[in-house]
Amino acid sequence: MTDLEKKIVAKIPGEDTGIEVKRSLCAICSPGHHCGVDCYVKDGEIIRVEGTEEHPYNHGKLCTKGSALRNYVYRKDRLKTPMLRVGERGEGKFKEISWDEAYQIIAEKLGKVKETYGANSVAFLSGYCKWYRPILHRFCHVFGSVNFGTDDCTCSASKVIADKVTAGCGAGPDMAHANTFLGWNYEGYYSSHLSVAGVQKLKARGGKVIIIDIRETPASKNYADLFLHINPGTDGALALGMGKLIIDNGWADMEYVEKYTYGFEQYKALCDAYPLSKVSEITGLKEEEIYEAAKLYATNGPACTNYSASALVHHINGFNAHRAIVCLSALTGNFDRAGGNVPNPPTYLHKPAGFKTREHEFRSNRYPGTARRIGAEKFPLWEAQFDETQSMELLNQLETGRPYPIKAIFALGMNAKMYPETDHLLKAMSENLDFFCLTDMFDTMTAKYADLVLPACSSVERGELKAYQGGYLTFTKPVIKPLYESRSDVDILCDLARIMDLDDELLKSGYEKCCDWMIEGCGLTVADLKKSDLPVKVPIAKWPAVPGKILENGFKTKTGKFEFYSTAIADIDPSFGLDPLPVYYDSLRDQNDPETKENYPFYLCTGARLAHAVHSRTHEVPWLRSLRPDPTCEVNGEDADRLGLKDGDTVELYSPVGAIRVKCQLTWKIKPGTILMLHGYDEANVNNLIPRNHLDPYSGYPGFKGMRCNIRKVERK
Ligand SMILES: Nc1nc2c(c(=O)[nH]1)N[C@H]1C(S)=C(S)[C@@H](COP(=O)(O)OP(=O)(O)OC[C@H]3O[C@@H](n4cnc5c(=O)[nH]c(N)nc54)[C@H](O)[C@@H]3O)O[C@H]1N2
Ligand SMILES: Nc1nc2c(c(=O)[nH]1)N[C@H]1C(S)=C(S)[C@@H](COP(=O)(O)OP(=O)(O)OC[C@H]3O[C@@H](n4cnc5c(=O)[nH]c(N)nc54)[C@H](O)[C@@H]3O)O[C@H]1N2
Ligand SMILES: [Mo]
Repeated sequence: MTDLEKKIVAKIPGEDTGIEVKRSLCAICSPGHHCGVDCYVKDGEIIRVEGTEEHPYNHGKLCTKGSALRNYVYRKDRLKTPMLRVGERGEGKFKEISWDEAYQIIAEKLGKVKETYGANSVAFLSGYCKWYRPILHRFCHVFGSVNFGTDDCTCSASKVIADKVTAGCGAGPDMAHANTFLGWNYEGYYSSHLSVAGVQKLKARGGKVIIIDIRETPASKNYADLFLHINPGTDGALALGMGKLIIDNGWADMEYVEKYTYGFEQYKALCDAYPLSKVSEITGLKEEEIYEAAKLYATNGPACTNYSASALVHHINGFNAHRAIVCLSALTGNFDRAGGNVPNPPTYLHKPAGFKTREHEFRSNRYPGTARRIGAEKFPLWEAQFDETQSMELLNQLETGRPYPIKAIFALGMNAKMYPETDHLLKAMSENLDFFCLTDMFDTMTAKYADLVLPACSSVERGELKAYQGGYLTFTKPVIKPLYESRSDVDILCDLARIMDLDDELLKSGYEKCCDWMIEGCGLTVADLKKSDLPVKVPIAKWPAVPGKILENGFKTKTGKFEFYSTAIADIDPSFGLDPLPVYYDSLRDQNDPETKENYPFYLCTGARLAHAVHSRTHEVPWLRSLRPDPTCEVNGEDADRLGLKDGDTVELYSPVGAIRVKCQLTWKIKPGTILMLHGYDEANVNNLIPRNHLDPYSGYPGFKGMRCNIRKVERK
C-alpha cells in the first residue's frame, strides 16, 4: 500500500473506498505561495482537499482560500466550451462553437489586424495568473507585437524597479538571523500566511518587531513591540525623517556608507528637510514613537525590512516612498548582510529557489523590434526598466488611437475590474477593438465583452512547472480531467502557434518541451520531475542565499554602488520631472484643490488584503463569500457617529469619477478620515471610483490605496 493509500484507510476505515489521493497545487493566489494539496478523488471528482504534509513549502498548511479550492474549481460559472458572440458587446449572448472553429477565427482575426494596422496593434494581456506567462510572452513577440502586458503594471513591478534603480536588485528579509524586523506595511496573516512563522521564530528568540500600518492587523496586535499607526500615504516622509534621526544620532554605519554607497551628501541634505516635528505632523505619529522606531531599527541590528509588493506603491508617491525605505537599509549597513536584507535572484516566475533558469531568455530572445510599448511615452522610466506594457495607458490609447491604434486584444485571465475607470475601459474596448478574445476559467463580466471566449482549466486539471524556495522544482500532473471542454492555457497557446504557423519550432513543440528548454542545465528534465508527486531538490541549487556577494562584487548600478541618488533616474529626460533622490510629495497632490478637498474629505484605501478574498476571483466562491456576504466598506466609528451611520447601513461611496453602493462596517482599526474597501466586485466595483490619470509618475501605478472619496447614507426604499 502506498503512503497515500494508507492515508485514506486511516481516515476512512475499510479498504474499498474508491477514493484516490492525488497531489497538485492550489493556484488561487500568487505563485510565491502555491501550496501543495492532496486531492481526494472519487469517480473523477474532487471530494476533499487537504494541505500536503510532505510538501517542502506549506508542510500541510492551507489558508482560507486554499481550503475552499474544491469550491473554487467547481464554481457554478465555469466556462464550458469556446463561445462566439452573437449579441452586442457586453450583452452576454454567445453561441457554442468547437475548438477548431475557435482557433480558425483567432488566426484569421489576429492576422487581419496585423495586416491592416501592424502587429503592435494587437496587445497580448494577462491578469493575475502567472503560470502561463513565459509562453504568452514569447507568443506575443513571435507574432510580432511588442505589446505584452500583465497585472505587473499594478502589482509588484513598481517595487522591483524602485529596487533596481537604487540597489541594482531587490533583497528579501533574512528573518532567521535578524534581531529586529521592520514590518513596513506587513500584515502577514492576510496576504502571505506562511511568512508569519518567520516572525514568530524571531519573537521567540527575543527579537523585536516594528509594524508600520494604517490599520491594526493581526501582525500589529500579536507581534509588534512598536506599532506605528501612520497616516496613509505619508511613509516617504517617515522614512526620510528616520534617515535624519539615524544620521544625526550617529547610528548610521558610516563605514558601509562610504565604501558601498553613492550620493550620500545629497540624501543627507534631503533628510535634513524632515525634522521630527514636521514628520510627526505629516504622519500623525508621536515624535517619541518615531524616535523609538528609528533607534530600535538602527541600533538593535542586524535588522531586516519587509517590503510589501503593492501597498506603498499603490499611492502616487509610492515609488519614492519605497526607495526611501530601502535607503534605510544601506544607511544602517543592513543591505546584503546576514540578518538584514539579502538579494536572492528569482529562479522562475518571480520565485527565488537558489538556481537559474533560462526563463528570461525564453521570453525575450524573440523581441520583435523597436516600437514603443503601450504607456512608454508617458512613463519612460518604466519603459527603460521593465519589458512589458504600462497598461494604465491602455484606456487613453484605445480612445485616442495615439501614438498608434490598438485594434485587437488577445487576453488570458484579463479582468477589466483591475483597471481604474473600469466602465470606461470596457466602453473603449467595445467601441475601438476589431477583435477581443478572452480565455478565462469563469464567465466574468469582462468575458461578456469578448468576441470569442475560451474556457481554461484550473491548476488541478493541468500539469505545470513551478520552483520553490529551498532549491525545489516540480512539474504537477492533473488530478482530474479538465472540466467540460476546458483546456490548459499553455496548450491553447501552443495549438495556436501551430495553427497560425508561427515561426517558432519551440512553441509549436508544446509546453513540456518549452519547459525543458528553460530548465536545461539544472540537472533535471520534465520527465524526471514527473516521476515524483512532490517537488524535487535540484542538484545545482544553492540555498539559502549567501549574503555579502554584492558587497564583494559590486552593485548592479551604473556606479557599482548602492545609489541614494539614482543615476538610472538621472538618465531620464528631465522634462518628466523625475527626481533621482527619493523625494516626498503629497499622495493626493492632484486632488488638493479646495473644491475637491471639501467635497471628498475621506482618504480611500482600496484592496488592503483580507483573509477570505483574492482580487475578483474568489467573490463567487460560496464558502469564501459567506465570510463576508456583502461588498462592505470599513469606516472609523467616530466618522460614523458624525455621519449618523450604523453597522450594516447601506451607503454610497463616491469620488469625482464614480459611485458604488455598499454595506458599511464600523471599525476602530483605522484612523478617522480613512475608508477601506475591497476591490473586484461586479456589483460594487471600487475601481470605477479611481480616476484613470491618478498615477505615480515614476511607475505609472494607480493610487489604489490613496485617493479622495466621500460617503453618504442611502435610505432604503
Ligand atoms: N482597487 C484595487 N485594484 C487592484 C488592487 C488593489 O489593491 N486595489 N490590486 C492590484 C494588484 S496588486 C493585482 S495583482 C491585480 C490583480 O487583478 P486581476 O488580474 O484582476 O486578478 P483576478 O481577478 O484574481 O484574476 C484575473 C482573472 O484571471 C482568471 N483566472 C484565474 N485562474 C485562471 C487560469 O488558470 N487561466 C486563465 N486563463 N484565467 C484564470 C480569473 O477568473 C479572473 O477573471 O489587481 C490590481 N487591482
Ligand atoms: N488574501 C489575499 N492575499 C493576497 C492577495 C489577495 O488578493 N488576497 N493578493 C496577492 C497580491 S497580488 C499582492 S500584490 C500581495 C500584496 O500583499 P500586501 O502588500 O501584504 O497587501 P496589502 O494588504 O494590500 O498591504 C499591506 C498592508 O499595508 C497597509 N497599508 C495600506 N496603505 C498603507 C500606507 O499608506 N502606509 C502603510 N504603512 N501601510 C499601508 C494595509 O493596511 C495592509 O495591512 O498580496 C498577495 N496575497
Ligand atoms: Mo498583486
